[in-house]
Amino acid sequence: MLSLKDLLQGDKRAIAQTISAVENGTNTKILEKLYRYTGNAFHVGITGPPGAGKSTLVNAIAAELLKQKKKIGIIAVDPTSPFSGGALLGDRVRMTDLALKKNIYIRSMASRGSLGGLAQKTKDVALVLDASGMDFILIETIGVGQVELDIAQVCDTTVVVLVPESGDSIQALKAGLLEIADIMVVNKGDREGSDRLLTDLKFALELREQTAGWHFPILKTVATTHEGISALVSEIENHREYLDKSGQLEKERKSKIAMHIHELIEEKIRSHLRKSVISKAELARIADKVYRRELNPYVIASEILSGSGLNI
Ligand SMILES: Nc1nc2c(ncn2[C@@H]2O[C@H](COP(=O)(O)OP(=O)(O)OP(=O)(O)O)[C@@H](O)[C@H]2O)c(=O)[nH]1
Ligand SMILES: [Mg+2]
Repeated sequence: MLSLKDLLQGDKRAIAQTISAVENGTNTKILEKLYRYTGNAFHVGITGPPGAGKSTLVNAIAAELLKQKKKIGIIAVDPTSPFSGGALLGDRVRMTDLALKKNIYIRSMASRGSLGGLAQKTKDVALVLDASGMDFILIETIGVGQVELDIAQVCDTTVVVLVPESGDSIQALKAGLLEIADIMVVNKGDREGSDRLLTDLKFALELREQTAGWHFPILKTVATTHEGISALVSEIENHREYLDKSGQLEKERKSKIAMHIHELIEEKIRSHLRKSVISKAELARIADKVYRRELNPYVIASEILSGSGLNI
């Protein structure tokens, strides 16, 4: 039985059950109920190329925040591989040790194909964690393609992680990663080429459009030994303070809310379209006629709409 009270108190079982319900779409009412208790967690996105050390960094950041007695939710968004048993597969960093800590909740999400729904689901899961009383929600995503851009829409602060072997900064520029970064991290600072990458990035960032009041830190870390992690956490705090004081946090969150409402309406219209306006079978029959040029798609689309009583 799902208990909102237990969830609000941060009960891990209640968090797990609520997330499952939300993920499976079996209980959307729960989001309606818990929404008023959200808005307190600060969302930090950690994105970068595969293998850059994102999970290791998230681990290290979480350990640092734990020392400050913070409650931390972690979402690992993995667009490709399936997931099982509380840890990422392969040679990836396992987060299970951390997961046993009282003030940490870790959830991994795999898309198994559809990337589109993943960003939406991540938002929902973040809301659950937010309502459960987390101070911070750390979201790890692989920075390839469109997903990380969507994730940037959930996060208040976006940390972009690069490593010497991930190629030059121009490549990162191309991937659009620099545009979404609030803080840049050169991880694997123990590897050759990290200072060169640091210099290249500083140069690239100078070319980027400047945001008044924010200094765009570029930090070097060695996530495996926690080197540079407290500096990174300080910069995350600094960015939060900057967002707060400048009014950006409120402004950006309002625009994210507007986008969220828009997406929810879109989803409702899409589902109405599938369920009530035209069936797949009917659509196939019409396609057949359009193929033979007996019907015109432009005309028939309008006719179907007005026939359905929708006035658009
Ligand atoms: N030398 C060195 N190795 C590191 C550092 N940070 C992480 N690693 C190693 O790099 C490998 C990948 O680290 P992960 O944290 O799994 O990287 P990731 O970016 O989360 O990987 P994906 O989620 O698969 O994209 C692991 O073997 C880590 O131990 C670092 O600062 N220095
Ligand atoms: Mg990872």
